[in-house]
Amino acid sequence: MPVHNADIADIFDEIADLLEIEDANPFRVRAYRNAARTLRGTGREVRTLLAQGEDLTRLPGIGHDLAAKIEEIVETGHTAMLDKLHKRLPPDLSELLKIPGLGPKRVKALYHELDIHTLEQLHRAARDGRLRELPGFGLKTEQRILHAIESRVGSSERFKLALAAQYAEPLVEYLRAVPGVSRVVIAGSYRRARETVGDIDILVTADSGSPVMQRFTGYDEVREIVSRGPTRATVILRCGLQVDMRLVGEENYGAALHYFTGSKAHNIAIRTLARQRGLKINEYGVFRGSERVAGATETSVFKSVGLPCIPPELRENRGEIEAARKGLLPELVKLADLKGDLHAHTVATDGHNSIEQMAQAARSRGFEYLAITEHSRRLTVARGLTPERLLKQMDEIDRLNEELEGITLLKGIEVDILEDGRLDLPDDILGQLDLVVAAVHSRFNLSRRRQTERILRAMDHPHFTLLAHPGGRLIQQREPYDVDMLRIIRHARRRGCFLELNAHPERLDLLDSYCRLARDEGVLISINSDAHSTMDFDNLKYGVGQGRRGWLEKKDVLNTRPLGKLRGLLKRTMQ
Ligand code: DGT
Ligand code: CA
Ligand code: CA
Repeated sequence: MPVHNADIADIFDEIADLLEIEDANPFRVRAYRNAARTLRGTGREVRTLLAQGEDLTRLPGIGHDLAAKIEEIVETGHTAMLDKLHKRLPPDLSELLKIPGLGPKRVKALYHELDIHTLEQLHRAARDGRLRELPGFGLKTEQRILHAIESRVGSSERFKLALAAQYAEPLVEYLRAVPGVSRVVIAGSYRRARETVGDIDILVTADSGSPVMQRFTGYDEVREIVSRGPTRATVILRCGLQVDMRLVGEENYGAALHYFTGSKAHNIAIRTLARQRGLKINEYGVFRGSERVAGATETSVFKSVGLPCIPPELRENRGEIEAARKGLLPELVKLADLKGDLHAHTVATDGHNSIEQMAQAARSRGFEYLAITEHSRRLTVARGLTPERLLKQMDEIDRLNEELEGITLLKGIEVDILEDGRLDLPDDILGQLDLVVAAVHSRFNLSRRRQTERILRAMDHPHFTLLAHPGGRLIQQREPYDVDMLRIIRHARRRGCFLELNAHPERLDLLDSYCRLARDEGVLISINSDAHSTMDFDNLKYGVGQGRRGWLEKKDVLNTRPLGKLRGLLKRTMQ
């Protein structure tokens, strides 16, 4: 059975949790957590990297010890380290960790203070009201735990888009190679580039004798066949991801693709339009009475209701049909429009490659420029730069810019926005940089008013260029902090500064709706990788997908500008 990055990441997270419960050295715990994050954020499967003879220690946060564990897991499916932990600790602790609201800290308290190590014990203690007295629990937490145990909802978990891609893309390749198959395409929320997907919807066209249905249900990653018929099947992969596959006729292909791409709200609105024209639309085609008038292509379906083809990312019934009718559909930004990247890290802080390696990787993607933006001193976990270290890096960048051909390095920083809105480095240093990317990395729980003021104050700083990951959320892990984004966007316009759409698969931050707001308010967005290694530039495609969902055009995106134009824009228009 092939082992995926996510499987290894789960094992590392469990090790980190159990080590934390054991009171192990926090650095050790963090090493496993960082490695899990790296694995989840890496576009390529480590088992493929290993098969190609690549050195895993090139990945951020992976030293020799962790690389050896990864190899062990890829080969055997498990690691002696976790097996040992399972022997040392009660076996059910890992089950407790799966209850929403119970992290390692709380499980540790349950275990050490109340000697609770099974779900059953936890349930009884919660019912008896014994949890609320534990430090860090309280009545609310107790009730939440009780509720979680009693409902034990079979977690209808959604998959982050980039993670779903790790499973969906090899499956598509596999199906394409089946005899008689002509088209294989992923529809549904995946095609609309939603940040998470509930399941994967695959459409296939094939010759009548093709064994594609059997091959689909026989795929070696399939854990369970939920249903299976002559033209459709649903399976669950080992990772828990559900896949719906439908075999459609070539003449129905466009109608099926439109139907299964959705969204449901968009489909309903299109069907209403059709009805007004005396037409009926379903997944087989467009009909007038019993006569089929369209359906082989998506374009023919839209044309039948008098519309141009609407890009999938817009199909949420958020005004796209109206815009299409008026001929006002946006010409959405494409990956190839990006001319550079304005947010990247190197070995100097928590990145994993040298400046030169990052520059070469950016150049090989056809980029004209790359900004090096390390963390600032306040972020000690990432070895943030002091003024002295930053000055040294600036010299190195000057030297590299003399040497390197075909790419220009920009001098930047990802400076912390302190709690009161000041920036974490002195003005005279910030003033020497080409751009200042600023970010909130602490005190996420300030009130809405204070968090908003904090960011507005930071933007007032004369050297502030770009607000990194403006919402601060981590998908499915950390809620965005509470801010008034409209005020921030309007302030950015007044101050002549910009917002980032961070393309890291766990961030995708700015949200699509705010991208659209920024666009409407005339604030440019920079789609940045936040790369911590040369491979992370791969993630830009997810940023572009999100930007497209936010109706962004090439003109709305800062880093589609060639270097000369960009430099002009980075000079603040209002000082
Ligand atoms: P997901 O999987 O939750 O991330 O979201 P989708 O949009 O992929 O939804 P899914 O997989 O349930 O269905 C795929 C598409 O099929 C959906 O976007 C639109 C279409 N569809 C499904 N059920 C209905 C329905 O009851 N009415 C209409 N008009 N379309 C539907
Ligand atoms: Ca779906
Ligand atoms: Ca589905």
